[in-house]
Amino acid sequence: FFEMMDGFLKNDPVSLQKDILDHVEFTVARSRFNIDDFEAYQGMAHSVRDRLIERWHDTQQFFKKKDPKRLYYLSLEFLMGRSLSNSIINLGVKDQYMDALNQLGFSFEILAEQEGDAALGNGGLARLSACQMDSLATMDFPAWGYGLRYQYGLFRQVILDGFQHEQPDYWLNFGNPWEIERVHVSYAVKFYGTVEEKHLNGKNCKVWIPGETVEAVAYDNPIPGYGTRNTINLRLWAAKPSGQYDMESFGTGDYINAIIDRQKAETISSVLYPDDRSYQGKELRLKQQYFFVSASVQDIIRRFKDSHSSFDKFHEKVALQLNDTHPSLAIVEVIRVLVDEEHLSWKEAWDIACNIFSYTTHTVVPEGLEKIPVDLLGSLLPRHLQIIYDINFSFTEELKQRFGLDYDRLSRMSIIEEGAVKNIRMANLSIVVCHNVNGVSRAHLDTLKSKVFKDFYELWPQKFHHKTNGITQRRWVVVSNPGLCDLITKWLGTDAWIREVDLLLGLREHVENKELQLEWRTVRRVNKIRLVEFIEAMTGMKVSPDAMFDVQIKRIHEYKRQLLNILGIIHRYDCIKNMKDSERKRVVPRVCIIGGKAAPGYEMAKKIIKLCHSVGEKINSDPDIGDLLKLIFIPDYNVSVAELVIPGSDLSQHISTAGHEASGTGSMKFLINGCLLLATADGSTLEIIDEIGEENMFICGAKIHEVAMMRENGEAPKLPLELVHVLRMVRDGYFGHEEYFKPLCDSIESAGDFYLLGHDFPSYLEAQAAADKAFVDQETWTKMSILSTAGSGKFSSDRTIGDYAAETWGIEPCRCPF
Ligand code: DL6
Repeated sequence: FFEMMDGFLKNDPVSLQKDILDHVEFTVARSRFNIDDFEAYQGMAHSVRDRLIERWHDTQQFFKKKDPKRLYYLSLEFLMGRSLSNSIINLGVKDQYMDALNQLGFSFEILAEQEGDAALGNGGLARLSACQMDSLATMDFPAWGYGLRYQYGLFRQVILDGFQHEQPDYWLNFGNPWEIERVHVSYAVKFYGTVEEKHLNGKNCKVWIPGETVEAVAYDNPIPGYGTRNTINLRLWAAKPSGQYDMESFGTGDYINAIIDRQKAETISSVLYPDDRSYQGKELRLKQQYFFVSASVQDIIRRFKDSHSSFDKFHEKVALQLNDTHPSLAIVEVIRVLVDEEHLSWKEAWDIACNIFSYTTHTVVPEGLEKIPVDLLGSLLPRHLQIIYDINFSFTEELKQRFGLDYDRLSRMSIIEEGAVKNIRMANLSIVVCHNVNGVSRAHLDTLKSKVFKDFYELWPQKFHHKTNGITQRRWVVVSNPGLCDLITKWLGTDAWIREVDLLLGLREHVENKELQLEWRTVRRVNKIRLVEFIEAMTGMKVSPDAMFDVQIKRIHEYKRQLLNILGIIHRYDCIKNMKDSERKRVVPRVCIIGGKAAPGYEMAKKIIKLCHSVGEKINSDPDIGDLLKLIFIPDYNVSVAELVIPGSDLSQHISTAGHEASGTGSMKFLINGCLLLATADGSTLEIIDEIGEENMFICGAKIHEVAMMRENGEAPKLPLELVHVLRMVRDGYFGHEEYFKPLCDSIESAGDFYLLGHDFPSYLEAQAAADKAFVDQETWTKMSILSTAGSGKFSSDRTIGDYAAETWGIEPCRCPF
């Protein structure tokens, strides 16, 4: 791919060395004769950035010339992780940089470790947007991402005495070489104020007189595609005080306080909300949403107007994707700008909005849908509230025509929720306007149709689709598992799978080959040893790479059931304690690894983290147990930790209560890395079963329809004896802190066991026993592992993005030829 490309900057090792040293000397301003690892990282990162900028310019020029339909991807969260390795791999200059660094006396691995994670997101939704950006660039789509440049990303998790504490993530403190500040690209974003009726140019118009104005300044983050020169843009907005000085406040003489007040504007983009499921009713959150949406819409319209003199072709040139409802005010903003500022008729603006917007939901329960109190929105964005009421009026009229005066239906479907506090239902607004509503897995679409958006599905069945999520094989294999990457390339005889991931299927024909099996095991062993070293560095614990590494890493949630995992570990511990020596010899040694953050206000999740530590302390220090069982909690789980843990895992757990995980994407990362899955039949796992076969996985737990039935029947939980015994150990203080853990036990024993741990415990233990049995036969295990990788192609974000491009956005590749 790369031979044809020729840029202004040279990529031979000597030129790279010179560039790195020049940046150390002139950008970082350190002497080239005395460089430490961090400075060398900075020098290297800046030299990579130059190459990204070069391609970014070429790509943007090319897009400008061709003027294709563009996709604008709006997301309040992007979980990008580190950029250095990913960039040099996608730019095709990794080997050249390795040579250059070796000659300078630096190790690439050590420099890569200097970089902090860009953690501008919480979990699944945010990492999904990052994977999708990589695919959009690689597949040459003319796309832009828009988001917020939080000064503090997701909190750092610090564990003290087994309890989670949150610390701010000062990710920008040492600078960020991956972004380009565009001081000249800025827009005024307005808040508060009043709306006045005016008669202008023979028409009655609504004029919004804002009460506060904040400036949005653009920071561009180039996203390089792999095997292409295309480099697309992720534009993140930062809030700055507005330059439009309000003379009155300065005129009063209180100069200092006037400046301090203005400085407060910056708080809009200061911090990411750390709860991944609920953002209800917070003024700052609403300000963040509108701030980023308003700046993005202004930017998109400005770009369109640069080459078009009317809005006739707007819908042919622009597609806007809403990543959940967080950016859904963009709908209202587009209508407002077109009607109030561009003076289009309501009908013209409405038609445009209905044609350009599509929406993906990541939620499975109606209670999880976002609502904004009418009073809050009315005070912050008075003109937008009027527009929402206008949309709702037309919509409810349409409903009456279709269904008659069915008031129950009208009240369920209305954009405005009546009640003690009136709310705006952002999902209803999105469905009413968007031409396409997507779920993130087949099972999720079923839930949307039958439960969450049932009424809307009956009205507009043609709007509802699913695009099963995917992950990028570039970051999740090429960057994070180079050994496996080389091995796959060797056995497929080509590295084309890095862009055409379905080629992985070709591994199936070699699965019986003993040589491949041996090499596969060797690569996995090397990754496990790397993980062993990491665990020791993080926790001081030495674990054996001979054990089965059984991993559950994801946000801590009751529905994800880390508690089921921990209770299963206690059961295993108790069994081993009661075994005779002869029986112990048959135990498959396990290292159980759990990692994940709990939202700061989520008490039950925090108790689960503490329980994990208390159980770990007990087991890990029990001389009776030795290497047969260990429980490790990896603190501060993030993207770069995942990159290290996943390639070294044997078994991974995805055991949400069926019907609660919209898709799940962690499973896909493990799958492509040849780690076997122990999972419930939930979210995208159902499609994974179709691709690789249940015989290559360990499936357990109630099915989605069984969970629904049990809930409907209100069946009293009948707890299995093994679980009762394990819970008794926790209640009796076997692991200490019995009062603190009581609510966890109560949630299963006396509070209805909503997440059905009792029901699923026996089949969970059976699945674990099946995994033990399979692990003993390393040849069988290796074949299952190869088949997991081979069947993972469907779960690439390239496939997801291809589907969106063709079926939702209507965009075509636009490949930069240079
Ligand atoms: O679609 C990405 C990801 C899904 O894979 C998970 O199943 C889902 O829980 C997650 N949702 C979020 C936050 N939800 N909202 N809104 O991360 O999305």
